[in-house]
Amino acid sequence: MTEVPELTELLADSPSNWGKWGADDEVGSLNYLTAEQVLKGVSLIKRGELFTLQRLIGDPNGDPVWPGRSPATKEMVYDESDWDEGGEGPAFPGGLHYADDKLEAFLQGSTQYDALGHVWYGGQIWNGYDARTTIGGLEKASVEPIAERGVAGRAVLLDLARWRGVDALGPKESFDHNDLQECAKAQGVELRPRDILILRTNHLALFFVDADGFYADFGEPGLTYSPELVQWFADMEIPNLVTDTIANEVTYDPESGAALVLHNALMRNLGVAFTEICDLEKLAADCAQDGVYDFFYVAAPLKIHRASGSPVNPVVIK
Ligand code: UVW
Repeated sequence: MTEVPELTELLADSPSNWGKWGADDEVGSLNYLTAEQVLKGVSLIKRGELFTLQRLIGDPNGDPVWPGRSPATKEMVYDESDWDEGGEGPAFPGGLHYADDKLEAFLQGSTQYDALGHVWYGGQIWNGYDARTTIGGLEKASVEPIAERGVAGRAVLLDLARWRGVDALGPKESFDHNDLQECAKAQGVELRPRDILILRTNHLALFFVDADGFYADFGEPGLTYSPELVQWFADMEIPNLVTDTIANEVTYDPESGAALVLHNALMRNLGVAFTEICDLEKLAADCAQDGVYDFFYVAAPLKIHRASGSPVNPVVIK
C-alpha cells in the first residue's frame, strides 16, 4: 500500500494568500468582494426573482450530514398543550399563550458557511494563526468576522450534472477547473475573476431515495486537488465556493489518498470561503429555462461567537 503523504508535504509549494490582507485578516478571499463587485452583482438583477439556497433544517425526509455528525433536532418547549388542564405554561395577564422551541445542531450540519479556521494542518490555520487558538472556540478566523461583513457579489452557477447529461453525479465522480470552464462555455456564461462559484451535482438526491446506500461507501462527487486547479482559483481570485454537496470536494484525493485536500489548499491557504449542502434545484431549473447563469448572490451567516461555521440561507436574485 502506498503511503499517504502529509498535507505539509503535499501542499508545500501550494499558493498562499497569508498576509495578503494584513496579519490580522480573518475573512481571506472574501476581501475580493469589494463594493465594485457587489455593484456588478446588483447590475445583474433583471426580473427581481428570488431563489433561496438553504435546505430545510429538520426535514421530515431526513438531513444529509457528514458521517459522524448528527442531524439537527428541534424540540418544542411551549405549545398549546402547556396551557391544557394541568399544563405548566406560564400564566400572563390577559391570557397570553405562545410557542417556543429550541434547536440542537452541528453548525456544519446544514446549509452552512465554514469559518476559515474550520480545517488545518501543520499546527496553523488561515493566515498563519496558531491552531491552538481553536481550543475552546475559534479565537481567530471563526465565522464571526464573515458574518460581520456579509457576502455579496456576482455569482455563476455551473450545472455539472446537466452538462454531463445526468440527473445527478455519482459517488466520487470528479471534475476540475478545466471542466468548470468547459461547462461555463457550454452554458454560454463567462467566468470572470472574483466570481462566486456555485457548483451543482445534485448528488444529495441519492440520500433522499436511499440514505443507507448514500452512506454505505461514503464519497461525494466534486472537485479534486491538482496544483493547476489551486493556481486557477488563486489567479481567478475566487472568493467563495458554493456547492450542493456536504464537503465541496471528493473526500479522499484519488491521487494521494489524503482527505479534504481542497479544504486545506483553498480554504486554509487561499482563504476561499466554503458554503456547503445547498439546495440548487429551483435555481438550476430556472437557469436551464432562461439560459441565464450569472446573477446577484447574497448571504449572511449567523453571528455565532467563536464558531467554526454557521447555518445560512443564501439568496440569489435574478
Ligand atoms: C468537514 O470538515 C469534515 O466537512 P465540512 O467542511 O463539509 O463541514
